[in-house]
Amino acid sequence: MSASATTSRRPVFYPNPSPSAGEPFLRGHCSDLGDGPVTVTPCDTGGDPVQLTAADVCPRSEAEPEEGVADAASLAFLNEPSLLDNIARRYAHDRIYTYVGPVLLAVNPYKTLAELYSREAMDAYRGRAIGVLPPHVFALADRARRMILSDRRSQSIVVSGESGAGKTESCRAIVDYLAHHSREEAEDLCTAMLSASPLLEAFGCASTLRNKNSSRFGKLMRIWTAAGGASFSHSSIETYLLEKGRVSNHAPGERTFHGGDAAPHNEASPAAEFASVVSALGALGASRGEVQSAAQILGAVLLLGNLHFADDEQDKAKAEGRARDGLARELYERLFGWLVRRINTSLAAPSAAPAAGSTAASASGSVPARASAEEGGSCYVGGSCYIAILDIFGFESLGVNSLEQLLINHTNESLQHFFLDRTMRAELAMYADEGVPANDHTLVARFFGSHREHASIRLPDVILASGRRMPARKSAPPDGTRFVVAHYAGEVEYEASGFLSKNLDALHPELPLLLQTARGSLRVRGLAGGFSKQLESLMATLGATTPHYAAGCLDLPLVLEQLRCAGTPQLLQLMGRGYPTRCEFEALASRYRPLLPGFSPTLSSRDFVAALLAALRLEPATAAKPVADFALGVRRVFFSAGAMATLDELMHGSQADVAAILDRVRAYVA
Ligand code: AD9
Ligand code: MG
Repeated sequence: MSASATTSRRPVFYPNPSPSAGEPFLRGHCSDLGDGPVTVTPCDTGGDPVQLTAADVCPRSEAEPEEGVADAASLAFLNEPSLLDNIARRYAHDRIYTYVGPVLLAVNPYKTLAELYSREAMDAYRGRAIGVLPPHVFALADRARRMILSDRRSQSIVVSGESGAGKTESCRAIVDYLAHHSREEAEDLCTAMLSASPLLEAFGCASTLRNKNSSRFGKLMRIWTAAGGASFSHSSIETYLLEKGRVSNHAPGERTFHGGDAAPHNEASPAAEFASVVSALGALGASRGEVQSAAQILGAVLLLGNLHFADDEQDKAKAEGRARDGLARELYERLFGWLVRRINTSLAAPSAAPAAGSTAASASGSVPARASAEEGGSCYVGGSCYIAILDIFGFESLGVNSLEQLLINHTNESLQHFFLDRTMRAELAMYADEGVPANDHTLVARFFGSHREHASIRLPDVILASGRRMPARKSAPPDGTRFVVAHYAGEVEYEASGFLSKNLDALHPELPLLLQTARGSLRVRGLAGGFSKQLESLMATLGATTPHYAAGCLDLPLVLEQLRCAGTPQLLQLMGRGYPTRCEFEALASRYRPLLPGFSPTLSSRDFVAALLAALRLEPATAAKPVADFALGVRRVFFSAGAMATLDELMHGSQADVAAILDRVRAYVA
């Protein structure tokens, strides 16, 4: 690539030497961006120039609009600081959503944005293609809705991000949206779907240090179309890995599940919260007897927590705290399991749900047969397919990380892998769609060649008691119980002691008998083993769908960390191997036409852009050289990493530069 309009003051971002004090990156200018050391003059602080290495600084555009751009893929530079800067610009205007190519990023506003989720907004997004209206989780939901109805193929919406990022809220908005638009044909389904979320949250969420309403389980909700596929008919919910250990133990400053917690988790009184849970159960068709049983079991769990057995002289009445906690955990898990089955009964046949107060058809409920029969299967025209919405427990790195964190993070890791894999394929498909002459072996090799299967899951070091790190492969001391896993979102150190007992979660030998007489059969299986199976089946389910992604982020000082936990840097890297920056011809033409006043206004936007890029001596992709500076698509132009910056420099070039380029554009067109 050669740029004629170079400037001596190149705008850059560089790492803030004290990032905890504010933004992780600062703005500056440097003279050149070669391989050697660079001198950066700060613009914001007005301080002395700083010496940095080229790897530390990232090019920055000064042409981006003040309010940011809706799709970060149209930024001149798609690097971490530019992405962050764009998010901050948008956030300042209460625009919490931004696209990064195929992904929707959401910044947690931590305040109610009622208009954003109003009925009017829900109606506005119906039937509108992505990009027509501002980025929104409704746009993603509607694309899935339109695609399932038109293509008759299963869709999935995968929401990822760190704990507290806003995944559950995003999923709720998606379910609200889909329920709203199925109200006409399926009023009962709509009611059942809206009742399910608060119930599951009451029993499966707890207040943690990161989030007052933290999901301590994963959930996959599927909304099924009727055979023939013209409308939604029923839905189903699967849950994963309820963190039942929380019934008896939790970190200081955290709480047990709302459902087993005597203290309220929001402003409502405990009585009001209880009443709303009871009414939601009623709306799902639970009988009075069922609600009473559930309340009794909850009472038992609470009482167990208070039980203390005296240690008498003959040692007869001594109760082991293990036995007691194990019973409480098991009871709670079974209660949760019952709730999920109960919800599924209503979701499976919403119109058949008995009215509140009457006897339920099935006290234990059952997972809809259709859901399990078609699990993991793909869809075919005329068959029934679904939109799956995945709300998983977010990536966690706590002070002490145990088996639960390993399983939670492993799930997120698997999702990230799935996501990158699908994104690569989607990118290639989009190039093909736009007629970019790049969908050949060279580009495929660029994408897949440097993408290693599960490379991020490894045990790099064992940390010795002395604090010294040792490679995991070399002999670790037999008493070493800590290990580090380099996850995509960062390294996490795990404490392995207690893994085994947690995995077995052994019950007192007599408890199974006791529970068996009370409630059906009992299966004790390894936590990790059972979980691996669940994860496998989840991946198979997602694999059978067309995925749509949303990633949550948090308040500004944490946004970068959140972006990393949502796996955004990998997305940028991946997109960077192809043509990460893309811009519609119209947008580029309207931005640069004013720079060349009076120049051939009849030229189409596409031709204008082609002429401009040629005049800037950017190299177009051809069949012979599929990876070049840019490629012209049908609607938009695709730039390789950094190539759009040459255009950007045009904005800051001297009069003489612009005049020279204008001459070249004329010559090119002639
Ligand atoms: V965890 O992995 O389950 O611990 P989540 O699910 O990512 O986590 P959650 O959706 O529970 O986070 O969001 C945390 C809190 O942020 C919510 O309780 C809300 O108070 C707040 N939040 C999140 N998203 C929004 C939003 N779009 N509008 C307003 C929001 N508030
Ligand atoms: Mg959640």
